[in-house]
Amino acid sequence: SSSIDDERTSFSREGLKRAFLDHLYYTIAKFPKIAGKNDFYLALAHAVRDRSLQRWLSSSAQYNQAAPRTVAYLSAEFLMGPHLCNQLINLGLADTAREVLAEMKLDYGEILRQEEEPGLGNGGLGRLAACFLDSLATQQIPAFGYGIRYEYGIFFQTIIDGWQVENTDKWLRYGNPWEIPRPEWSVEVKLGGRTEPYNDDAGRLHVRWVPEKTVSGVPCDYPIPGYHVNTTNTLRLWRAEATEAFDFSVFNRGDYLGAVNKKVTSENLTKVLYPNDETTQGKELRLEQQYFFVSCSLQDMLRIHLARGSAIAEFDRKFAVQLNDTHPAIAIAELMRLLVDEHLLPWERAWGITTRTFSYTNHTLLPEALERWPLALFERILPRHLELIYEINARFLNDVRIHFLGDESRIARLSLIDETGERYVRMAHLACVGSHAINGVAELHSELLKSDLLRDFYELWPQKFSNVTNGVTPRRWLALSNPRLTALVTRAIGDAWITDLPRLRHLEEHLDDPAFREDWRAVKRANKADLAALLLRRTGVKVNPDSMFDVLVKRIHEYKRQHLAVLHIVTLYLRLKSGRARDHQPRTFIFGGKAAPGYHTAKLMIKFITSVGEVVNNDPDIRDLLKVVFIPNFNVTQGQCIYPAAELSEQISLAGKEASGTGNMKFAMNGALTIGTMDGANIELREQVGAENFFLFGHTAEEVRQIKQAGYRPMDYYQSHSELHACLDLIQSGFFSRGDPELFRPLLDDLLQRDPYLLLADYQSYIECQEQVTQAYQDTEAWTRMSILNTARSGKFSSDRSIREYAERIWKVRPTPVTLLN
Ligand code: DL6
Repeated sequence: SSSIDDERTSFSREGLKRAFLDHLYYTIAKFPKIAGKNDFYLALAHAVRDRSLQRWLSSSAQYNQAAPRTVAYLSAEFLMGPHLCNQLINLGLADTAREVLAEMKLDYGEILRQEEEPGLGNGGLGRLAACFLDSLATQQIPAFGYGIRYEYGIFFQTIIDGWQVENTDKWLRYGNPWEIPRPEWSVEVKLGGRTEPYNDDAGRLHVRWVPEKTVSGVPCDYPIPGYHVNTTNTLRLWRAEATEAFDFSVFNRGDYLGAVNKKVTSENLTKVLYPNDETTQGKELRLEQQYFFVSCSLQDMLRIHLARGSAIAEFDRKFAVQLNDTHPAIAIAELMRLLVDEHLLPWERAWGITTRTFSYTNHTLLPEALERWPLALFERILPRHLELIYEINARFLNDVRIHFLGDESRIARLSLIDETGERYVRMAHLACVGSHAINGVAELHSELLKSDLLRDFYELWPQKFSNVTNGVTPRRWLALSNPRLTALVTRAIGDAWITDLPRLRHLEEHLDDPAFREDWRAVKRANKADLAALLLRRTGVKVNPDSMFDVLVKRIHEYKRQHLAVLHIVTLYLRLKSGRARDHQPRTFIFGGKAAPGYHTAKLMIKFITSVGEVVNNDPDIRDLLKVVFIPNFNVTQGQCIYPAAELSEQISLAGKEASGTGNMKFAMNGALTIGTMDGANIELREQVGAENFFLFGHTAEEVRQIKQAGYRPMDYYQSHSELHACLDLIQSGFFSRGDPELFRPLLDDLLQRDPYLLLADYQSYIECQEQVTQAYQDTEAWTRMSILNTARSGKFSSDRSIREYAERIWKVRPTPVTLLN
């Protein structure tokens, strides 16, 4: 009946309230009187999900009917952040939900905070995938996200005695209303074993893969609603389950425990996310994870494609598949296997389809992040794929030979197999050869790909290369996380900026209005007070909301140079202690980020931050003049409180190392000024906001190259710069390590002897630049203007723009609006 429909689809306050109470009773099985916060969260989540479902089913039905060209975004990570708040914003239900909860004397913020964040990613790469899904849906582009449903996401970080301690992330323990399992669309994935040739009835030769085991992949679906549109796309994450078949024989022999054990082993496949950012470890299980989700996803696409009535040979006309870094690059060999071995297409046709289907995004310039698999390991797990890769390689290298007559060293450099020592399969080479488009994620990064990392491929196929600068979604990173600024901006210029971010430019018309600037400051002050309260709860450190909030949050890595920021703090500390700090500006330094559990130097960097914090925060001479806090477990949820409260955004990586960065964009949108190097997207950010509204320091990527080429000697900087000298000596003395001169010795020795990330070479420029920051901050009105200009000119950095570039230039897909069906 219509009243039941209404209960599940109505956007009215009454309708949502009835649905909420109904779910509390019938889904959660609680009376309001005894329900806890999590019960209320679940009831609201279900009520909101119902409203999403109508749009989701309408989208699927119309996609299946019209078979539009569809994007498949393949990514081993999707760092989505909490779903409920995003659903509320995108459906336009946030105010209604707030009112419904208020009527029941429930606190909206507190109920939303019950949701455990699905931490299915490490950092920038996974969060970018999440922003892209939001922009795809908002721009009404038919798309799937395909990934892995890890049972344990990125570890939960606590800080004990200043050190990072990792705890497992049991994000699914209280249930997950956003996931819809689809066991009916499970697929089988083979692993291990051998291959064998056979002849078909017509006498043609084929190859068949006889696996050692098979694992079942179960799709777990999440609705991804666009902002204020009907389009709701699907994020499909794969969970591994034991297949009945493989353990039957063991079972029949009476080895029940043996059979169960095998079941447990195959389900281990999707147990845990590898917590490494920018490094690869060559672990067998990781390769299995990659192949598993890629095989599941391609089989799923082919099923959908055929079910929509299209021919197999038309696959590339209907699907554009994006490889988010090389983690899913095995997809190239897998599609070839599916087309050649299973659908019996001739090699050339299959290869044409494959290369027209795939495109590849590179996300790193660090050589240690380039994935390669030991040949023996690869062969053991994917024997058929190794044969296919050999064939792809042989044909590819023949072309290279013709193109560059007899240049054998070039051939060795380009080969899909690294044969310089122990033999490896090079995944980036597979991605380049099997894709029609290759892109970097910021202008500098894309240039460096062409001149350095992928130079040989660029010389072969210059037309494949392009740049798509990253972006972030203004829905989550402004509308959702900064409601105060959202209200102020919308009052001034309307709300069209939410889907058309360059319109923020109109804020410039309010720059000269003192009342507007006053309101702007009030928003920042209130956000800072909120963050101060969070910091007190999480760290026990009380910070002054009237001090400057200077923030560095991102994964901990030597190339990102968190320790350079610590050298600045020690410099200020020494100046204050010796009475040399003229015009000192009280500052609160806020750090956050996770270190890979096996990355000892990064973990020591955390200890370095917290140890300096301990001394500085407890020195009675310093009081409120300096505070240093490390907020544990930085994640999307915390980011939502941190970016809106930041005044200074630290983007201080060594030039030429950070592919793009996306935190830099979130900070600027929220009105923080950046102190940064000429690295990644910082360069474009500075270009957009204007050099006069950006604090630039440090050597450029080109200068870095020259310094290194000339033979960099960090010791020279130590010896010639007295303040730097004093800082390093104080640290070395054990002053920040309770008298232990050994604790930070590995860090210091490395800085003085090798300093591969040029901290000492950039130190002076950084310190001087920070002095300019201090001066600028003390002119409140001027600082407010710069802050407004940063937001006003951040329009380029919406992921809507990035997605439009991919859609037009690389994927050739168009919006397909969805009408609501009943
Ligand atoms: O493109 C998203 C993001 C960039 O903004 C960061 O600069 C970059 O470090 C990050 N890369 C990775 C590396 N993973 N791999 N391979 O996370 O990508």
